[in-house]
Amino acid sequence: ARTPSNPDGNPEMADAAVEPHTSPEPQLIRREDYRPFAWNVPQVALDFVLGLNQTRITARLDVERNPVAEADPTLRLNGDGLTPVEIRVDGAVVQSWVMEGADLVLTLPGEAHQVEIVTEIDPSANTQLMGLYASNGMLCTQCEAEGFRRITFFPDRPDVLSTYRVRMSGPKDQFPVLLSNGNHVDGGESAEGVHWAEWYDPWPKPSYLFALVAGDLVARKDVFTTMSGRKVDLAVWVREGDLGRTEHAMESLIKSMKWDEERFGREYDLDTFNIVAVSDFNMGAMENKGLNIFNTKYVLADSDSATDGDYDGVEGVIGHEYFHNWSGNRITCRDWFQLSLKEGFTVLRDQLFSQDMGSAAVKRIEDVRVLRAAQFPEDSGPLAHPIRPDSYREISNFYTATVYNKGAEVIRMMRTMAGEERFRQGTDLYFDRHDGEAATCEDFVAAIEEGAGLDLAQFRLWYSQAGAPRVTVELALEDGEAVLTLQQSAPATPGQSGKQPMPIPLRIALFDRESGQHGGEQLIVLTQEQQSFRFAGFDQLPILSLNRGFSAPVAIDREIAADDLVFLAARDDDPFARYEAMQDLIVGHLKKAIGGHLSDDDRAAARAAIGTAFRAILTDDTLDDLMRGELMILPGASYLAEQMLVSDPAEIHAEREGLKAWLGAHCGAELQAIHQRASGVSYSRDAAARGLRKVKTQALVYLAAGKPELAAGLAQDQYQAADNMTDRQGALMVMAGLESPDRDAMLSDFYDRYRDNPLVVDKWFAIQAQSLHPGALRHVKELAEHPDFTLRNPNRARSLYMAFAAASPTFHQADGEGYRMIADVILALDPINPQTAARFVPFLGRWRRIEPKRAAMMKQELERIAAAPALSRDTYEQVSRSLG
Ligand code: 0A1
Ligand code: ZN
Repeated sequence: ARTPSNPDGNPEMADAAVEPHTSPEPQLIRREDYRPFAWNVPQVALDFVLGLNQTRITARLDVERNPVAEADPTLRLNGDGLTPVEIRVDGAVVQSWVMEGADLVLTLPGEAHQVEIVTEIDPSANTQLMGLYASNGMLCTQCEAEGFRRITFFPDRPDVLSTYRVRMSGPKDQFPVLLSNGNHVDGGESAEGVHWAEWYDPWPKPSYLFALVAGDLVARKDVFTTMSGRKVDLAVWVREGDLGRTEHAMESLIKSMKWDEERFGREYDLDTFNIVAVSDFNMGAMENKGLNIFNTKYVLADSDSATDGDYDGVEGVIGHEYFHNWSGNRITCRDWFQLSLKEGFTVLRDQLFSQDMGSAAVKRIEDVRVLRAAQFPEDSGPLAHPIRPDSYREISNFYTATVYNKGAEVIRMMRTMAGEERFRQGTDLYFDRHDGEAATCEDFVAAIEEGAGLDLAQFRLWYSQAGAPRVTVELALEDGEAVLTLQQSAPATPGQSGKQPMPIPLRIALFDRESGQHGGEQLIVLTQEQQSFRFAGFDQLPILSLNRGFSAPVAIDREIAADDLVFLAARDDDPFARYEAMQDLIVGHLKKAIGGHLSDDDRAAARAAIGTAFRAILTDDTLDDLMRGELMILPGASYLAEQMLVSDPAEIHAEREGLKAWLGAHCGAELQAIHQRASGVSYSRDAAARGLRKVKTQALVYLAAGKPELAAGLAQDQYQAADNMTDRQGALMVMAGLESPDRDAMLSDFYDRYRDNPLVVDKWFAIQAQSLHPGALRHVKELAEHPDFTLRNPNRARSLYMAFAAASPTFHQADGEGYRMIADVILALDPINPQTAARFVPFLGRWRRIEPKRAAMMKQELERIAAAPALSRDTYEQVSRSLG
């Protein structure tokens, strides 16, 4: 049971099991304790009598002893906040059951039985949004990871696979649309105004992939013909007023289906594929078999309300969930420690899909930026864990950037080492060998090893060791050879010290200083702690381009002349390496500047070098604007903090903004020219127009720092002329950071224009919360009182507080008020939605890496949370790990 205490004394919630987790400590679940379940459940029949306030569920389970498990006459069915209304075994009501905690335990004498259980729940009281809940008058489910046990008693673990037959009935006017997994098989009217539908999913699946939706929805429909000529009915279900914003989602779905056939040989396997958009959702979306449920944010898009980034998000997440049909559903996870089996692989698949749909180079840079901003800090902090964790208390806390994004990088390294073709042979073998199974990460590695013909013995360490390795680089000239000496070390992480060296595949090129050319890219694999690689044919030290394409998720430590970085930033033929050189140039400078170790002359010299490279980027007409826009982005504050053992957020902010302002002033003419070139081009979704929009707002960002008055005027022009959300949001974002007399008017105009579109109102909250304005903290407090603000909708809660904690410099305000506010939010949100509450903890959890004064205040806030009574398991685990 992890139902937290009742937030507002609502008596309807009183019977949900209230089990505080501060004492006793919630149980630690260990990977090594895995045992197969004693019973198989080949078939499940569910009957739902639907109501917003009361839903009655009759679950009929065919159970039989699992021949490969240790025999056990007891059948333990997980529950969470449930009380059985009636229990039958083989048709007869039984009383011989017991509750053990939240679980139901039956003793069964024979080899096979039929167990029937009736439960009743109140979806409208389900504020956690796990299990069956009400959202905007409709009913929907979220069962991953352990939500199904909030609907009925069941072996709620991913290695129990069953076929599901689902019948549901309810008032036709309230729930005209009734959906579940698989294919619609029957339906009708059972009484005046009451209708029913029956769905059958022939593919055995774990309970976390179960889904049901009932509501007043409309659909955009289409048909897809698969590679073997089968027709699949596609539908994207939304509220009536949203139908006009579903075209991009449908296009993305069709592209995903085609791409998975072409690139991975994977064909869809049901007659129907449904997507439903819901506005209350804890995560991005969910891959339930044949019935994907999405956060509206990743379905709805039109040019007036969605930015170019939002369009990319929709395409990527639609792809991600669709690709899970094979990597996740046809082959699922044996236990939750194997989560990266489906998530790491599926993230890689969605990244490759997006690379193919747009600019591969730009997509790769974006993915690395996300990894560095979200995963690197996690891997170097108190919440560090291997991509295949060894233990957890609450599995929801392990849907992390490490499991997802680093997991994808680890599989990408295998692909880099094998090459695309042999990697495909590995994935073919994996899909073939494990189809229909609940598999492990080890199964995946073994299949790639065999199918691709790689030796991955040492590589498996990437699954068990946490922490990003650091590679130190030295390049020397010896008797006409370039000698590259690499050394790797991995930091200690919680529970893990003394790490072993891992294979690190590095794509490299050596540029000749005279010709500016290199003799071809090579792949080297660093397998030892220290290793030298020799390259013949150099009588002069070449310029080293290293970790091209970000071939390994490591941090690189090297001494390299600023001139060499300027060369690579302008001339490297690997677009990622070019971006990286620019980043290195800036990081190198800011690191010194932030320590206060820079004389005025040195600062001026460093800025001049950066200015030269920056200007070259602004004016290089061989660059497309999408790439130019990427190259213009300064290294993020959290990535900069990552470069230092302990840092002062205020100093980082000041130096970074200082450089931005200097570049804005120094390159003012070029930036203005870009802004002008991009203005007056009318909206289109092609790459050229998107590129123009990207550099337009980037230019404005620099000008706002360097020439704020000029920028305020340009922002006003951009806002007024905007025929799309990208330009409008960009202008508003810049304006929100300025002390301009036009600021308030622009913010109100935006709100008035979009007050009926919740996703855009989210943007309005976020823009203010993450703005560079020195009053951001005060603004956030005021916005929390806005009639549109609520903690109950995760998108809205995140739009204000996540945006603030992740981006506002005032989160680190010296008086600790930002920390206090986020701690208050965690405490207020925990009883409502513990999963979402726990996601705020990492912002405070990084205290050990922050200067001592702030660190003490952050720690104190964590201690205040830890001391609160009746904390959820989610928040308890994150806070205690952060303090531990
Ligand atoms: N499997 C989903 C992520 C997901 C996980 C938990 C959820 O519970 C609220 C929801 C979604 C994915 O990777 O897309
Ligand atoms: Zn996923």
